[in-house]
Amino acid sequence: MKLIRLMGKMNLVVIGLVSILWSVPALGGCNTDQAVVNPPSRNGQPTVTTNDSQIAQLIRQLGDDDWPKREAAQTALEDWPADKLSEIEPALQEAAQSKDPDVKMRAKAILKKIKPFTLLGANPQGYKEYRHEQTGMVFVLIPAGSFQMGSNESDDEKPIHDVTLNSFLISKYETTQGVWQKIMGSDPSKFKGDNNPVEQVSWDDCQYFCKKAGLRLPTEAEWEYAARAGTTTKYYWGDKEDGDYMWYSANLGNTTHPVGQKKPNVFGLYDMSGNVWEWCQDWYGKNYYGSSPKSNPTGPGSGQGRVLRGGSWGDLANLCRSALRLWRTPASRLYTYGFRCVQDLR
Ligand SMILES: [Ca+2]
Repeated sequence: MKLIRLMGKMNLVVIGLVSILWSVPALGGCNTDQAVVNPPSRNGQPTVTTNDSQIAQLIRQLGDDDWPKREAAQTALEDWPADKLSEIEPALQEAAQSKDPDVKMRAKAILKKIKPFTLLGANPQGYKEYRHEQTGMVFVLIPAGSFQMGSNESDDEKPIHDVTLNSFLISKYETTQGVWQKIMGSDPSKFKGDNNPVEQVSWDDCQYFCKKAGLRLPTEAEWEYAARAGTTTKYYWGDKEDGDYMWYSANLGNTTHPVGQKKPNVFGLYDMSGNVWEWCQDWYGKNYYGSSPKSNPTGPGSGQGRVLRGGSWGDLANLCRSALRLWRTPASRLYTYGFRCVQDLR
C-alpha cells in the first residue's frame, strides 16, 4: 500500500513537473512564442527547427484562453509547409474530436485548408479526380505538359506558340448555382436550376467566391490547355461544329442547361465549349501571344478587361472554339458569363 501511495505521489510530482514545463512557453518565453507564431515558411528554409513538442504546443494553443493566441496557432498550422503536412495531421485529427467546440471547429477548418482535396479515383478517361471538400465540386488533375497555344483564325490568337504548364486541378463542370449558393448564400442567375451553371457573375464576383473557397480562376493558358486536351483542331472533338459536345445557338432553347449533359473532352471535362462563357484570371492583351513567356504564362500585367473563354448557349459555333478569346471589364455581368475553378494540388 505504502509503495502504491509513494508511486502515486511520484506520479503527481511528474505530472506537476510536466505541467510546469508545458506552462513555461505560455508564460512568455519570448523565443518560444515567436517559434509558435512563425512556423517554417512554405517556400524558404525553415526559420525554426520543428519538432513534436512545437506541434503539440500549437495544438494546445488552439484552446488557449487568449483568443489572439488561438488565432495565431490556427494561422501557423494552416501555413505549415506543404511537404510536411503529415507531421501535423494526426494531432489535428485528434483535436477535431475535442470537447471544446471552438478547438474542434478550428481543427476541422485547418484540416480542410491544408487538405482541401480528397482523391476519388480515375475517371473513365484515365485522369485522377478529386473532391473539393468545401464546395463538393469534382476536380480533374491535369498533367503537366506543353502545347501549342493559339490559332491562325483571328489576329489575337496569333502567333501559335509553345506553352509549358505545371500540373493543376480544374473543375470537371462549370460552377453550378447549387455550389454558388452554398458558398455565397445567394444566386444571381437568370436561368434558375441548382445544377445549371451560375451566370450573371462578374470577374470580381468570381474573385470573391474563389477567395472564400480557397480556389482560383484558371489562367488563359491553363484554360486552353485543359480544353484542347491534346487536340490541335478548332474544337476538342475536331474541326466541325457538333451539338453532341456543346450547348450553343444551334441547339436552340435560349437558356443555360444543367452541366455535364454533353460529351466530355479527353480529360473528362464537360462544357468547355458552350453553355456559359468562363472567366479566366488574366488581363486580356491583344498582342500578348507575341511576347508571352513560354512557361506558365499569366497574362499581361494590366489591361482593360479580363478574358472569357469557350462561348455560350447563345453563341455561334465559331465563338466556342478552343482558341477563341473574348474580354469584358471585370465588373461585367451577363446571363452568358460563368466560370470554373482551378487549384494547385498541394
Ligand atoms: Ca462553358
